[in-house]
Amino acid sequence: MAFELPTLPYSSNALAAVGMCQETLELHHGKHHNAYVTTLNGFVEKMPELQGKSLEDIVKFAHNKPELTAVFNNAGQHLNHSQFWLSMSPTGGKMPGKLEAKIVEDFGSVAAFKDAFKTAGATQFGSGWAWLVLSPEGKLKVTKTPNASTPLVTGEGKVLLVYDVWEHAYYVDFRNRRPDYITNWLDKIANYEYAEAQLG
Ligand code: MN3
Repeated sequence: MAFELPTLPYSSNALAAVGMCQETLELHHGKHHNAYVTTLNGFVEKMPELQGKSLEDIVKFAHNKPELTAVFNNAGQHLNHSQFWLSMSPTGGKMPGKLEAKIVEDFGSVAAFKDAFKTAGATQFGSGWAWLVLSPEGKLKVTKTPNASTPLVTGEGKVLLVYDVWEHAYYVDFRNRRPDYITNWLDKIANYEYAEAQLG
């Protein structure tokens, strides 16, 4: 069965008031993400070894196989963007109690967590992603990955929240000011309720 572009969990203009305009979301979801899905489906159609596998299994299967780099990139980008849309909300930025308590336990304070999460994205050279994960040891951790990579293959933990630092994620709204995009994202867009729900 072919992979499908997931519907956004909000309208394409829902984040405009919090710093991510309709043009950004329409290009990012409707063009960039859609192209990854279409390209991935093309590979699956041609390659029997990919058929019948889940998206996660394709990402893991293609990881570190030089001949499957394009498969990894498109499958990883489909997975990462699917998690990114869920990591945002028109009423984002609100920190629910259970997550806040865990953040204070593992980072010392919400401010220290935001500093660390911002630094992860700001220091990712070139394109990539910044992640909040629950490590295999049960600790919250922030990390970053280049291009299409994901904690699913680095083994750093379960994804709770992610933001995109590819230029297409912020150039319409913030031009070259990636740190401003990140600060705004953490304070106004990040769906901490979703992150808390992923804690289990
Ligand atoms: Mn993107």
